Amino acid sequence: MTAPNGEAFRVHGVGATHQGMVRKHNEDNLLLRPEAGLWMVADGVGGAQAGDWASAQIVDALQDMPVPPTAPEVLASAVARLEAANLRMVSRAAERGGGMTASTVVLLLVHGVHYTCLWAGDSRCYLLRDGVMTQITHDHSEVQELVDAGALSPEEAERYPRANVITRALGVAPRVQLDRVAGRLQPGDRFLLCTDGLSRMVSDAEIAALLTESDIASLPSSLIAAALSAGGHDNVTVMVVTCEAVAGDTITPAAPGAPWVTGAGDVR
Ligand SMILES: [Mn+2]
Repeated sequence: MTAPNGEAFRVHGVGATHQGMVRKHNEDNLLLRPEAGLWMVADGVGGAQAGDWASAQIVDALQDMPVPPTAPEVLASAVARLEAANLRMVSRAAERGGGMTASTVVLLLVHGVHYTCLWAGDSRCYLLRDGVMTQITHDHSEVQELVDAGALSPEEAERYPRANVITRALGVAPRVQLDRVAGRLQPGDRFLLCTDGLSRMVSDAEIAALLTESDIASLPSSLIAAALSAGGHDNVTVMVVTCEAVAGDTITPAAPGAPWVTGAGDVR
């Protein structure tokens, strides 16, 4: 990934999915397209032949997406393809005579030194930066809405019986609203995309401790193992995307807003 001004990062993703200890089918899906700067996790809803079909529509929509040259065009193209997948799900649900054929989505796009995260539903993106893990998405779920409204404390939310009820997804209505968060990458950033099969089974503190481990290749299996040992009540999908300075270069952000220093002291 090289920005027009020469700043460069190596962005690398690893992911894995597991059906868990209880469910008979895996309705989660994932897509890694490093050459396109695109990483995606989706959690299908609707049972066998519906939920897995729905989340696979999102993979299909994004896996052959041409990559336009500018970040706004990449974003517009991804949104258009997610909207098309949404319509296919809505049509299929109507053909089936009702019932749910839906999916969450959380999509990370990287272009140059910038990232954008799009989502609908309760699949999450966390960012580990400078040793601190932050959830950068905000769940579209009944329990989160109650917390936001002050009707539930975070402690009560952990015991809330309808924690699986989501308030937004692809496949529910002809128009889908995607939320978005964007920012600038820093060397050492680690993003975690995951379905609720991880985040509802494993505490944020435990996820953060695992995410801090240095061995990136083993992170998906470590995170999934934590969800399974906590009961594995749901399908679990995890993807870790890391951002490193390109070997040989040192990229040091100076004061905020100042030019970055790269390579052998060159200011670009
Ligand atoms: Mn799930």
